[in-house]
Amino acid sequence: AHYGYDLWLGYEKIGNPNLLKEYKDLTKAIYFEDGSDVLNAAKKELITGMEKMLGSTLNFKETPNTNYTLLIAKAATIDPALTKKLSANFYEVGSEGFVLKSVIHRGKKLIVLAANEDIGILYGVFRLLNLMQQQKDLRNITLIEYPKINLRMLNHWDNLDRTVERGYAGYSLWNWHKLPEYIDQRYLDYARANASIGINAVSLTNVNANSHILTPMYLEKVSALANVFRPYGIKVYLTARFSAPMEIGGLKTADPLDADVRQWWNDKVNEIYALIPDFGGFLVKANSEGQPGPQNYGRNHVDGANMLAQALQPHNGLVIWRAFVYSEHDPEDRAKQAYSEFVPFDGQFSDNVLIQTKNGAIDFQPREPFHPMFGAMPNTQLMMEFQITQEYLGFSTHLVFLPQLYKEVLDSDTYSKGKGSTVAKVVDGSLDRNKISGMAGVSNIGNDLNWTGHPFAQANWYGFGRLAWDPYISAETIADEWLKATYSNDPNFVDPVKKMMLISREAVVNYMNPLGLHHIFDTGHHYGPGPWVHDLSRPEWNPTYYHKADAKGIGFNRSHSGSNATGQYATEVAKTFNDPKTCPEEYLLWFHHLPWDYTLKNGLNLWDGMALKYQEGVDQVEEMIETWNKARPYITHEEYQEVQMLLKIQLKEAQWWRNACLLYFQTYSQKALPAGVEKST
Ligand code: GCW
Repeated sequence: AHYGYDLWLGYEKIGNPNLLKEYKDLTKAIYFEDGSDVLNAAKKELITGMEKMLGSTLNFKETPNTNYTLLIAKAATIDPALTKKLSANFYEVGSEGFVLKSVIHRGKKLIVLAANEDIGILYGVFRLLNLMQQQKDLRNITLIEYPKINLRMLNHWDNLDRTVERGYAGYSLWNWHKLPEYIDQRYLDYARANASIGINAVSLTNVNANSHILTPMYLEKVSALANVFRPYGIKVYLTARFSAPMEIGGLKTADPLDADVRQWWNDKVNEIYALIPDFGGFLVKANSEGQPGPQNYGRNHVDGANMLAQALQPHNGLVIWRAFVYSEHDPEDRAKQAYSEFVPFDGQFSDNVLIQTKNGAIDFQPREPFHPMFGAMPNTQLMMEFQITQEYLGFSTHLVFLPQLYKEVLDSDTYSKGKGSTVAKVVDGSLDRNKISGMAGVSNIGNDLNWTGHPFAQANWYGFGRLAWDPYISAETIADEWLKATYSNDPNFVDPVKKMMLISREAVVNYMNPLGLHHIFDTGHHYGPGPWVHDLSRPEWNPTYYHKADAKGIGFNRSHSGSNATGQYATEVAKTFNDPKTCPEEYLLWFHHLPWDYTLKNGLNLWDGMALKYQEGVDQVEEMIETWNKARPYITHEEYQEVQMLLKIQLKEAQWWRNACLLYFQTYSQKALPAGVEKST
């Protein structure tokens, strides 16, 4: 529908006549509590969604005595006799949750959607519509839902000139030039899409920040966006450049312990809250990749973060301080540096500070073991940072279903409090009883017609939101929901295409970075292979730093006999990673430098096994193409063709990766390619 603009909110007309009747019966007498912008937004969505799906108008009732078919209201305003029948613990449902249940009341069957707060109603409406899009039978529904994570956030890396760092879907959505007066319809549709999956926070600007976003002219524009997002439960955050007091405040220093600097931030924060009373707070990249920070003044991360936290605290604002730090002057293995720098500060950050940590210790690779900081800072609120934009995953050209990657990390066991201490439990705050929990995703959204460039990249935005709401749902469930809401409910379409999505992540690992290889991308842009690059000014940017291929073998020895990065994990985990025999082979060359004739679990030697992995990746893309070809009858020609063309590029580039990497590594291994690997052209 509409070349992807509608995302998963296309609300396709329901074809099945029985279902249509069931759903239409629901709309005969609807009571919808009025009273706020949030409720109005929810009601509007219900009308749009249902009318499109059912092809008829809804019948709303105002009078309290009507026998309703659908009742949507806050728990406190519903007849207590009816609330009782919902048999839900509304304390547990919390401020953002909802209950959706079919009940019999006074002899009549009806569906009730109830929540404690308006925002719960909005989330419930979106879920109800989503269930209808999936053509679920609602006659005996019982759904009690609430988010497991407090802050469900998108991080836009959008610059003020509308370019997007690592953005592959056009330019930034934020039209600073025309704001604040001109409100693009896209802002609203963006807010709807986010609310539909529970995203409640967005940082508008690049973490490589420009101080000007904090000047009055821009703040007024930010405030206009915040006004659009507010009815959808979304709070706005901004990135704060640490040196802003000097750049836009005329001060001589940005030292966090300097009284004038502290006053400047206090005043700035007060100015922001006067314009945006529900402003979320600051996201900060400091002393990382050349960004200014407290270390410029001999201070540390605690000094910097807590200074901003103090300014924000009276307004309930948050500081999200990133842990993505590493230095070319530090001889330590890059994978160890963030842990070394942050873990000693455990317990020292203010209550309104969250430390945002990437899922792995290097940088959003196709596969990384979980970041050792997870589980290692029990007295700090650690927030997850995933990347939705595909910087190291073929940009918006390759079809890669990222919830597979997210789940792998979330399900990893840190063993920090014994078996079962998963990363998900660290992130949702349940393991260490954090006050505030959070998950951020680096946005893949731009002003392309379909928002994300690749139509299937929409599934990564969708999937990120669903996992931020509930990190325990499966990637398969997410793929299923998304496919049905976006394309079709026909099982002949959904089943094979879902399989295709589920293998896509392993495919990209296989044709780019199998067996734990990482960071062998071409320089700067990170598109395509560059394992041979070795002469960059910063040694830890060179791919050769990571694969360490030589005549003897390949891989980075991070075991106890090497950099001992394994020592940053809990004993049980370290033990598994330390021994190549027990180390999961997905991480083999991440943790070990092994001879070319090292025997893999399948009996092959390392060289042959690696070559066949590259080949497997190519074969998997071929399978994906076959699957998509068979999907053709179930979708429009445009929908078919768009993905088909992209898959063709993906195949060509999977072959490119295989050929380039094998030819290069072969100069060290000096071994012939095993049977089954197609000859490089
Ligand atoms: O992945 C790297 C990117 C940079 C990015 C940095 C970060 C915003 O290559 O473009 O800068 O990470 O996360 O700060």
